[in-house]
Amino acid sequence: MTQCKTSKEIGGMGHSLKRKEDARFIQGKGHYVDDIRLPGMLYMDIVRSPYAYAKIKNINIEEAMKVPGVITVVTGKDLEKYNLHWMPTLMSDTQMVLPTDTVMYQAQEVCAVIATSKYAARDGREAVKIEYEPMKPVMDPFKSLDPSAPVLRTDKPGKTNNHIWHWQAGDKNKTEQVFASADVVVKQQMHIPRIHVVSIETCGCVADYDKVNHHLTMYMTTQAPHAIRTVIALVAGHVGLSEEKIRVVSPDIGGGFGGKVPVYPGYVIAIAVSFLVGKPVKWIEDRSENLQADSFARDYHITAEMAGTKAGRILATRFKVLADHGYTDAAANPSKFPAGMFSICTGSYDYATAFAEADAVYTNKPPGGVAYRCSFRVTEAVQAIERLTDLFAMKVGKDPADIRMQNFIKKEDFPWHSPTGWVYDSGNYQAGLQKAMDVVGYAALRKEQAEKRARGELMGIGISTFTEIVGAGPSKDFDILGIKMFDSAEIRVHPTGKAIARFGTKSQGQGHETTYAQIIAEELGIPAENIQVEEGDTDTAPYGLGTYASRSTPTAGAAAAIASRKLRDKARKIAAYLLEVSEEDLEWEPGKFFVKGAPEKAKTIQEIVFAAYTNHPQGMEAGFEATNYYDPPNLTFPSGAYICVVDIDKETGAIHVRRFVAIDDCGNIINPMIVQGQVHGGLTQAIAPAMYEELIYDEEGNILNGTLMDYLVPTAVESPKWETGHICTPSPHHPIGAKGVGESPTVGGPPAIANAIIDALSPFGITHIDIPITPYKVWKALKEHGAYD
Ligand code: MCN
Ligand code: CUM
Repeated sequence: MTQCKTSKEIGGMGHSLKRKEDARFIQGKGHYVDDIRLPGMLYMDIVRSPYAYAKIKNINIEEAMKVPGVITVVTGKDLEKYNLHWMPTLMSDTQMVLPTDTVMYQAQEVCAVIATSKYAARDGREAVKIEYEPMKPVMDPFKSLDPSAPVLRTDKPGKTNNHIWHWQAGDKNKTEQVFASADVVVKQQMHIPRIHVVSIETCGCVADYDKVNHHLTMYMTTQAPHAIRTVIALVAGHVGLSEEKIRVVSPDIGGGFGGKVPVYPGYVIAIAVSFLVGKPVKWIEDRSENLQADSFARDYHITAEMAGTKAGRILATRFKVLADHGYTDAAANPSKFPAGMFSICTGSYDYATAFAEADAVYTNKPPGGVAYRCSFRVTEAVQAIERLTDLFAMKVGKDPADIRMQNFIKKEDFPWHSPTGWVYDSGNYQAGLQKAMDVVGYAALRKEQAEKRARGELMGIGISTFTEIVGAGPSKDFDILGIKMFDSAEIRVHPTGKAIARFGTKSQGQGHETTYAQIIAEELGIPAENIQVEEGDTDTAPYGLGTYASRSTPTAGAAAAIASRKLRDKARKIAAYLLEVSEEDLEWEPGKFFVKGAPEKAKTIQEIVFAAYTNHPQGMEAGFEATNYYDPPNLTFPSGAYICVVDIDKETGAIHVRRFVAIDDCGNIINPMIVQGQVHGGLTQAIAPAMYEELIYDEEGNILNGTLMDYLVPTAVESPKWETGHICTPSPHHPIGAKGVGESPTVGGPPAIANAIIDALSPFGITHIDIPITPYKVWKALKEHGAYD
């Protein structure tokens, strides 16, 4: 755990400061997009397609226009006049804003009703009559590549199939050789199903175009305000919206979890309407629209294989992925990594050979791909490797903990070069797993399990020892739409020693207002409570790529430290001037410089800052401000050892999670309480895909669980007591030794739960069940394996 070097009053690194932002959140004073009300504001509602694949024969708006309050109905043909009916996705694919002839997935936007109230807009929506000619949709990604499948993207000239991209990493030939000569090979086909973030706040915006000044203010739910501003400028530049005239404001966000990274058609339509009508336009999705149409997560079909020796040494792994991207690839991965960071799939183990490949295809489902706390597809990678490791342990007849201990990368082997090309910065996997085993009481649990098995009771213990990869990223490899993935901090200290700091990232609940202040407090000794943190307004914040993939601490957090250090250098100069000594004679302790050997001769940071405005040395620039754009030299590689204990009712298949121990290593910790909160929330979002959540479609393309009546989200009732702890291997390249943590629990959690359930069922010869593992699936597997004979 991080040692506190600062006093509680200063509140630097390692203090569990209460979250500053919670004062307004718990008193109902948060300021969300839907709280914005502008004079003359109009409301927009969207008519959506009931069909997954259909030609639009006719849109009749006559009745809708008669609804009192309805101003206009906007169709794809209307947008086409301004060439605004298509937009780029963040993966350089293209997406309809509104269709001109064909709809490609159920709940796709077809036209928009604009009215003077949201109720009139909704009534107008109900009155629009659309004639469709339905076609047979492509719902199965495996069938999408059949030569007989219809080509879905006829908008792309020359496209003759539904293939989007192929990606690969590692050494194919060498991997084949190792597999061909290995004693033991395990292979498993798995599906990591399509799921949805279900943030409490849905998506929405208020687009406010000022005709007189040709200025657009876009209040919106986005995790990446600056990138969105640039995208708007690129898309709408031809109608006179240039980037200096666009201000994107992302106010408080009620949960993002990745679902607020993509650009949705609703945003673009609202801008277009505001531009045409000259009035502010508000669009707020309802719960079902959010669940049915917004960016999904996962939907990877993986064939995973592991080769090794009978003695339990892992020698190689091979992964083949089919990625279902729906109608368009609207994931938000870095450009060079269309399958995200999936190549972290070699895990925490020290073998030299691996090959991973992925092919992405179009189907008639909503677009997307990386939402839901995934670190760019690390969730999928970790599910594959950690399930595979258990299958291998089963096959060679070893305990899953022993197999892991035997194959871990050792702490002295860092920096470790993975077979798919990553350089892991630091870790101590043995220590993490040992600590988790000690906390959970592993040996005693195995003994209890043996006794229960003898009585025919089902108890399982599951382990997941994962390596994360976060902090995108070094600009030589990482960009989105060509924009390099650095991030930024700007610190401005006022004469009285209080500061405002602004960042290119954007908190959605992670607590940045507190933790960024703590980093600056650590570096400058200004109390965290005197540092106001601001994010989300592109007119004031320095350019940055936003908050996702647990990148804020690795990038903007580093920028905060570096900008602070620039200020400390300046402070040293001013202190030397004030104390009439040379800079070398000064020593720093958080909050003041003092003369070596004469601690009574000191200047506090507040006195120094005041002097920067009132009495600074000749030739020095006045003021006390610094900015840093931080380009990380490498990603950070957090890790964790999670152990889950389940009891299963044999007759009904009901699963009870009895214990869950999570030992995380995110390097030096800024705020232990916030990290614990991140882990608690993330673990709850880990039992979700492991046991409950999945978006299901029928063959006609209808979503079968498009409301929260049918789509199961775990609540406090389903959540076990999370037992959390830490080990700490600081990142050697990060200025404060911190690694990201926001997605570790969702990455490491599901396989621990899945492994525990399979462990419980293994006496019946059950080796795998795809997540979500529901009671019905358990009961069915038990039945198929003769448990009820
Ligand atoms: N932290 C810390 N010490 C560390 C690492 C992190 O104290 N060594 C703190 C940070 O200062 C920050 C929080 O933990 O307050 C998360 O930091 P980090 O891991 O850098 O992740 P980000 O801030 O970039 O958050 C993104 C991550 C992602 S990608 C998703 S998805 C997700 C998540 O965070 N969405 C969330 N956690 C969420 N939590 C809430 N409440 N709401 C969301 O939408
Ligand atoms: Cu993959 S969800 Mo988060 O990276 O915003």
